[in-house]
Amino acid sequence: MDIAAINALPYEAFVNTFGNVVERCPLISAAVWSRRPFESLADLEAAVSEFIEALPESGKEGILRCHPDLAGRGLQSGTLTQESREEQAVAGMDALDQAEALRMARLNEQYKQRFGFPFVICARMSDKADVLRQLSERCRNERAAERDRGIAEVKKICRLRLRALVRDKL
Ligand code: 2AL
Repeated sequence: MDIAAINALPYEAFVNTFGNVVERCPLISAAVWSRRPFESLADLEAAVSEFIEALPESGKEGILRCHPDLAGRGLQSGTLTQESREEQAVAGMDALDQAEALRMARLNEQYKQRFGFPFVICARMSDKADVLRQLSERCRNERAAERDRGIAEVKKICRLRLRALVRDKL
């Protein structure tokens, strides 16, 4: 899909195509559609980024809260979005041994208790050792730093999802 084809999409098709570039936040693509025409894919990505940055802290935390836990209930029950399932598989989240799964569940819970939003990391850029190490380290951060870090990871996830969509669909 080239940028002219993206710019020609009516909003229904645009949201159908790009609605999950930020996990379970179709509002973002619905809003960003108004920013057409985009000069490039990078320009569309920048529009998503700017929309997120303009949100109050509660909005940013809301975006984090739309993300499923890594190796969490959604993965076990098969209710993840396709994108999330594939990303979690790349990081080996569907292949944890019992001890790793237990550690992951405990740390995810500890993180959520401390910050009130889930641990978010770009799974495609990690493996399970890295996820566990970062989860454990990031539990010790300050809340504001973790909010910013989580949002930075959301943007990485978004960039990879956008690129995959444009590669596959156009
Ligand atoms: C996720 C997810 O669903 N995909 C990804 O890369 N990271 N979730 C998370 N809590 O980090």
